[in-house]
Amino acid sequence: MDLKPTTPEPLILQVLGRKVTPRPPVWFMRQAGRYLPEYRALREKAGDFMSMCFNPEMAAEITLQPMRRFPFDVAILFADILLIPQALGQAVWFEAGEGPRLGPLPSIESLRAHLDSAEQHLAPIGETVRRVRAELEPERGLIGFAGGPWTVATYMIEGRSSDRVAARTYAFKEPEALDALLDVLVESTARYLIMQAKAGAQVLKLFESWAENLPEDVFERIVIGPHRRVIELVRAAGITVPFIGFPRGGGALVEGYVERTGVDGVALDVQAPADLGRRLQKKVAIQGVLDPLLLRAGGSALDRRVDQLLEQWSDGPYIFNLGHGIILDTPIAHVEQVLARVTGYSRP
Ligand code: 1CP
Repeated sequence: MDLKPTTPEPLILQVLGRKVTPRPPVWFMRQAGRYLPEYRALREKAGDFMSMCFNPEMAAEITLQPMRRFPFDVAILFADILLIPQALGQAVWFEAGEGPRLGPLPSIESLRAHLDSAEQHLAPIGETVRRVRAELEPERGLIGFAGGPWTVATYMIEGRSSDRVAARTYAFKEPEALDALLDVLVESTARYLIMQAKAGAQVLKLFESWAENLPEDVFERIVIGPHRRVIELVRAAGITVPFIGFPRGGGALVEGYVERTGVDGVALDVQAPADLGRRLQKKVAIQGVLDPLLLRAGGSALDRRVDQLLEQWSDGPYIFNLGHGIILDTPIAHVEQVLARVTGYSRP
C-alpha cells in the first residue's frame, strides 16, 4: 500500500514550488521585535542586542514569540545581517536608540583570513535554527536569512546606518576593492546559509535592503552578480531549499534580477505595481507588498488594501507580507486584523 505522508507541506514551500494554494501563506518582515511587549521584556533582560542573537535559547524564544501570539504561517530566524561582518573580524555593536555601529573596515586579506573562523563564530545561529525547527509545528515553515552582500558592505564601509553616499561613491571610485569585498561576503554568506539549511531552515532569504538608487550596470555588478554566486555556491553544496531575494528599491531592475539570479521567489517593496507582480508570477513566487505605514495606520483603508492584494495576486504563487519591516509602534490589533483577513480568505 502506498503510504502518503500525513504532514502537510508548509504553505510557503508549496507556493515556492509554484503550487496554487487555497490562500496565500502570510508572515511579516521583522515579525519578531520591538512592537511586541514580550520581546521588549526579554530585550531589557538581555541588555545587548548582539548577545541576544548569539544566545540560541533566547534567539529561539524570540523567533517563536510571534508564532505563539499570531497565526503566522512562517517563522523567520531571529538574527541580524550584521553578524557576518563581526564574524569576519570587524567590530559591530548597537548604540541604544541609534542603531548599528561598526569599527574600521579590516583589510581584504584580514577579512579573507577569517573565512574559516567565521563559520565557527556563527555556529550558535545553527543551534537556534535547530531549536526552532524542533518546536515549530510541521505545517509552519522556517526561513533562514543573510544580508545581500552589497547591503552588508554598505554598513561595513559607512560604519553605521546612513544615506549610503560614501558606499555608493566607493562603488565608482574603488570598483576593484568593492568587488574583492563582495567576493569575501559571497563566500561567507554562502557558507552561513549552507549551515542554516543543514540545521533545518526550509527557505533562505537574501535581504538586499539597499538595492535602491543604483544605475543598471552597477546593479548588475554588485547586486545581481553576487546573489547569483551565493545561490550557485549553496546549490553546489547540494542544498536544494528555495531562495527568496529581496532587492528593495530595485524598481524596473527587479525583472532582470529574477531572470539572472536563480531565485525561486522575489520579495517586492511597497511600490511594486500589480502588473509587475503578475508578470513575475509567471517565473517565480512573489512576496509583499503591504505598506508598513498602512499597517500602522489601520482602519478600513487597511482592509481594502489587503483585499486588493489578495484579489490581484492570489491566483498565482503569492506570499502575503509587508513591503518592508514592521514599524516599532504598530498596534498589535492591526496585525491581528490583517491576519484574520488573509487566513480567512479563500481563492474564488
Ligand atoms: O531591539 C532592538 O533594538 C533591535 C532591533 C532589531 C531587530 C529586531 C535589529 C537591529 N535587528 C533585528 C532583527 C532582524 N534584523 C531580523 C529578524 C527577523 C524578523 O524579521 O523578525 C532580520 C531579518 C533583520 C535583518 C536586517 N538587519 C536588515 C534587513 C532587513 C531590513 O529591515 O531592511 C537590516 C538592514 C538590518 C540592520 C539593522 N539591524 C538592526 C537595526 C536597527 C538595523 C539598521 C537598519 C537601518 O539601517 O535602517
